[in-house]
Amino acid sequence: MEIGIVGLQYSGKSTIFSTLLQHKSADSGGGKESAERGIVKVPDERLDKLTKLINPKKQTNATLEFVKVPGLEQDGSQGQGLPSQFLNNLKNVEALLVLIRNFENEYFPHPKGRINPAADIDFINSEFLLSDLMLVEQRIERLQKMIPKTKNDQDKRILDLMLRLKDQLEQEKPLRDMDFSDDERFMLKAYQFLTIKPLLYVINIQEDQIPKANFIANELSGFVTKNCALTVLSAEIEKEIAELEEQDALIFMEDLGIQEPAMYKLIRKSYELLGLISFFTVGEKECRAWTIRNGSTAQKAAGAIHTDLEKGFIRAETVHYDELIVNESLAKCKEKGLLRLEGKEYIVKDGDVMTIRFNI
Ligand SMILES: Nc1nc2c(ncn2[C@@H]2O[C@H](COP(=O)(O)OP(=O)(O)OP(=O)(O)O)[C@@H](O)[C@H]2O)c(=O)[nH]1
Ligand SMILES: [Mg+2]
Repeated sequence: MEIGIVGLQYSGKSTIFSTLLQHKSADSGGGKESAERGIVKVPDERLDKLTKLINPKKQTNATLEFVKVPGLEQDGSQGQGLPSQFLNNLKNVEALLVLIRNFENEYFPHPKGRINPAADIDFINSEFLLSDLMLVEQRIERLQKMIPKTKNDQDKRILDLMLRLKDQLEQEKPLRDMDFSDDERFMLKAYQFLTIKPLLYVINIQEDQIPKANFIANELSGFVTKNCALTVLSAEIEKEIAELEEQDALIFMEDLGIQEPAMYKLIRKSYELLGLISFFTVGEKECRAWTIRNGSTAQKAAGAIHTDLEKGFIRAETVHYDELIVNESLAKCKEKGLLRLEGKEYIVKDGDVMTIRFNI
């Protein structure tokens, strides 16, 4: 499950990426380097509290993978389509994190020579729309040539779908706005459309604008359409927080009037945008968060831990985090009859604490 970080030159991609990975410093330049990826821990207060309560040897958070993808040029593709290397790097990406610059820095001037977040969002969106439109048009042309010869029904269905996509894109609307049947979703898997991917706008503001973060988010809220989210932060500040020792970081954040690094919110929003939720396993050895898709059954969820648990699934002893925290132990929950025995088809909820019983 990968999230692609994209943005114009000097928008803060490297700063954000290295902060995500808790590197001690960002590479501030050389923007044309190839894609870089890294695995990031998903902060989860609930898991922290479970660890405090149960005191296991180890805590393991859920993770997300980010990939920094350079190559979104300020001049635009000028009708030529986005570079194939850029598109290739985004092939396995399931969501886009679009970095939008809203800070002044005379040494690293904005490539368009002005600071205008809304205009940058429009520019990037129209690049993506155009890229998708070109792909759809190529596909339609090929299908229209092929179908009279092959008379293949599946090809006809794909053509109908492509024509629908084309109509949407010509209205300058992203594909993520559309509703698709399961069948159509399956067909779409073969294509690498950009505007179908969930998208998180990250507005990178100047340090002294932090008190205005909500105001800035509000001003841009019109861009938050279906399967989109927006968050405001200062990459510079986030980098500083990540570099400080924990105590100093807390004092620094208190001065700024924030409870937690904005980066945490960014990671959590990415997680949500991908339609992911966590369930927990707890024990003396380890308290752990596991990632599943929202709507997964208990049996499928067991597979996140190990395929044996999915294959040999018998039941899941389940209690929600909220109840466990109040009752302080699984034993107490059981005593009170709060530990539910859920079967294969149970739909797991975010924050469920589960013990999988299996037999293989
Ligand atoms: N003042 C200020 N400067 C920032 C902020 N975020 C990034 N910068 C600076 O802007 C410059 C460019 O940031 P990078 O993170 O290298 O941007 P990039 O998008 O990776 O740039 P390229 O890879 O060259 O396209 C660096 O000098 C950063 O320190 C911010 O929030 N405030
Ligand atoms: Mg960079």
